[in-house]
Amino acid sequence: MTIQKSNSQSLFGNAKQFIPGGVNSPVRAFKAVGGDPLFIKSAKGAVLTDEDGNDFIELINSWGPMILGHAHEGIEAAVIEAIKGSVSFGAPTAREVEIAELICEMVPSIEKVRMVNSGTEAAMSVARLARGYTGRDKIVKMEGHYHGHADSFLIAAGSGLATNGVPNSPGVTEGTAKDTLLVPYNNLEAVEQLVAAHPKQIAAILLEPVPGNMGCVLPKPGYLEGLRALCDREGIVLVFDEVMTGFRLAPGGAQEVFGVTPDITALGKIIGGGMPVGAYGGKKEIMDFVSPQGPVYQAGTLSGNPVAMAAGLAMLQHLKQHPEVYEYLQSITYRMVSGIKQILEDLQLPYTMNHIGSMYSLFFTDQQVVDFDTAQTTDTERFGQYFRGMLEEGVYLAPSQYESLFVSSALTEAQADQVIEANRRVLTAMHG
Ligand code: HOZ
Repeated sequence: MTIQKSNSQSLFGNAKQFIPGGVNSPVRAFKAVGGDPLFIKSAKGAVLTDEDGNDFIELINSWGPMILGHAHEGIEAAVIEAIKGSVSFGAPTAREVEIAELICEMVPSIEKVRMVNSGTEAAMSVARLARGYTGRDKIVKMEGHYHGHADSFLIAAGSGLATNGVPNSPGVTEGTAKDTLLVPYNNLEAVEQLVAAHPKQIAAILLEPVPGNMGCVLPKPGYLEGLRALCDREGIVLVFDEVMTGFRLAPGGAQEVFGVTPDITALGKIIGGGMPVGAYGGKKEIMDFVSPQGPVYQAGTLSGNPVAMAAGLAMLQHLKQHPEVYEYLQSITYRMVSGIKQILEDLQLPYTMNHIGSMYSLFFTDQQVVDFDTAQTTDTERFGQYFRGMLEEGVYLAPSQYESLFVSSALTEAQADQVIEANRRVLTAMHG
């Protein structure tokens, strides 16, 4: 299709005058894939419509949370109802209690939960909590994992930093950076050695159990179990960042799929049904260190915002009442991923496809992608070509090799087949 771009281009021109880089989050600028960003006007189901009226089948889904697709009737109705009663109080509400109870039921490792406004806030608060609880200063972070943009995590981070080739951000002080210890993901020996070298100094090991911020990467068998045993032995708080995987891979997230229980889980936008929400929760004994019950301070006027809670409740209730959503997500994603893999095989293109549930990434490398180093063997120029080709075919992918794709249950079989055929045309042209 020929994409009309005049409205997006003029908006981007204006945006650059008033917003740094013209965007409110770096990956959106399309810098890694070439071209200028499209400005989105609306979306319904699995289709985005931009300001020039172009329609795209989309596989970002707001970076994960739109599990049920865009403008889902149940969520829409809940939000409209909530708005009628005012959009913010900064005081406790019944909905907060209801959603907390539901989260604890769906994610059994969570015995108590605190609402915040984003995944960044959740991860930042968890690091402080783990430090307060253990009386230790250091945290272990995996290379290429992304836990939002709090200072402690902007070191060898994935997502926008990997996309723009920035290893660390200026503004993070040496003092902060020295308390973040790095290890490669999927390497149990490396983390064991690191822990041995810092006896009784490590408060927490944080990771995305299934990283989505260096592209989608799967844990090796035994890896998560090994981390669990190590943390138990050494009195370290094991934290799973399930901002992307929570409620998406299963009602109980990646921890349910892999059968490994963290001490604390960080959650994000998924529990707001796409609205600005984050949360962290886990063992009562640790969560009771959070203020006002305990000494570790964390607060926010917008935490537990009534409109965001209404959206989140509608989403989680739907997921709980309709387990068939997960079966459909599995099967529709499998259909699409298998179709794309077949095309790559037929064309004999070097590739690695990582896939779990409704998340997947296609890497342009012949190496297995198991960590940040192997993720970086991908040919990002080729990815850019692929991205632009798919966009021309009416399929909107994440504008970065280092972000997972997310499928919604609104994607129909016909749309999945359209995505496969678009891949056939684009990959064939790239092969030629
Ligand atoms: N870093 C986000 C996903 N991993 C992207 C945020 C956005 O641009 O919306």
